[in-house]
Amino acid sequence: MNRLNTDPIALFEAAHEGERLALAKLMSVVERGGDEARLIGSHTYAQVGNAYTIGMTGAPGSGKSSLTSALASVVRSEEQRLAILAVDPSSPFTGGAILGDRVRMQDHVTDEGIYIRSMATRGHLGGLSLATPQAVRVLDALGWPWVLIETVGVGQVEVDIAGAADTTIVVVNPGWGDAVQANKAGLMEVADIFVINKADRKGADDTRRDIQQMLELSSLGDWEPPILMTVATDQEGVGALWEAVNEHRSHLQSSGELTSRRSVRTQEELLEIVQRSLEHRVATLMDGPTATKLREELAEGKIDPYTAASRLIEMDES
Ligand SMILES: Nc1nc2c(ncn2[C@@H]2O[C@H](COP(=O)(O)OP(=O)(O)O)[C@@H](O)[C@H]2O)c(=O)[nH]1
Ligand SMILES: [Mg+2]
Repeated sequence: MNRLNTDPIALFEAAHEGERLALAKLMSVVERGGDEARLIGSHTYAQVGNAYTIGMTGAPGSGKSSLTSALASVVRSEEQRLAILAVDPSSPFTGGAILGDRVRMQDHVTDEGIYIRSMATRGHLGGLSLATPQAVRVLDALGWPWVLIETVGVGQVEVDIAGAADTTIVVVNPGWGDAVQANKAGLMEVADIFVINKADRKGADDTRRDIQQMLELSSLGDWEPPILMTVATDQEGVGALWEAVNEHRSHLQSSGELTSRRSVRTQEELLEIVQRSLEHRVATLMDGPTATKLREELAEGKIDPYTAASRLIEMDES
């Protein structure tokens, strides 16, 4: 086990043999980022491309975890395997919300065909928007055929993470204004499938109408996002949701859009990695002794800001 504490590739191999503890450690390495995570990234890259990713997003309390758990039951009834990443960008550690999720997921915790992991920031350079695709690739390389990413749809980063899946499910609830809120949060644009969960409450038809109206105003491609009703806590409508996911998958595959979407995503990831690396370099430079010295010279009027900047940029303290 010692070897597993130090060597990320050994961790990967052990996880590949089905060791859950090794997988947990591997995911922690990815979450932390840095050289070890990069090593795992380059080691696994040639083995990815088989996993299909599902994003699940919506307001807190809309029922994402309940739906995820209900979907997991459907997936298991088809004897397929599913990995679940519960992404929580708001907390640096896993907080109380995830505890509730754990209760909702407890049917699945002893199931070898289900993997559940909550992810928090932990200081990965670039945060979860970079850690999540790395984590997905690791699960992909380990042979998980389905990876579901649950994230709260309340901020740009969160919406982007869920939107970066192959199929994105947007969860809303019945009630006046819920769909409007979702629209404001930018969720309409990333939705491939809408789910009105808690359809046991009144107002579900109004919400459906709201979504339909918003869809009519937006420019749709050749996939019209279906609007489904579910009661996650009763497993109601969840089979139909799984069918919709599979239909969307077939659509993406037959239209060639799956390949192009994934390609756009890696291009965006590349851009973000470069941006974050440069930001990091800027921060390091501005913290260094040369910057301190140049700031003094600047204050004393011995140097102009442009000359000071070029001197900093030309040196390498990182
Ligand atoms: N009445 C009703 N309650 C639900 C339904 N789905 C989830 N809930 C409840 O809504 C609360 C929040 O659910 P949760 O899955 O944690 O939401 P999340 O924050 O979006 O992950 C929990 O108390 C669930 O039991 C549903 O379809 N109907
Ligand atoms: Mg949740």
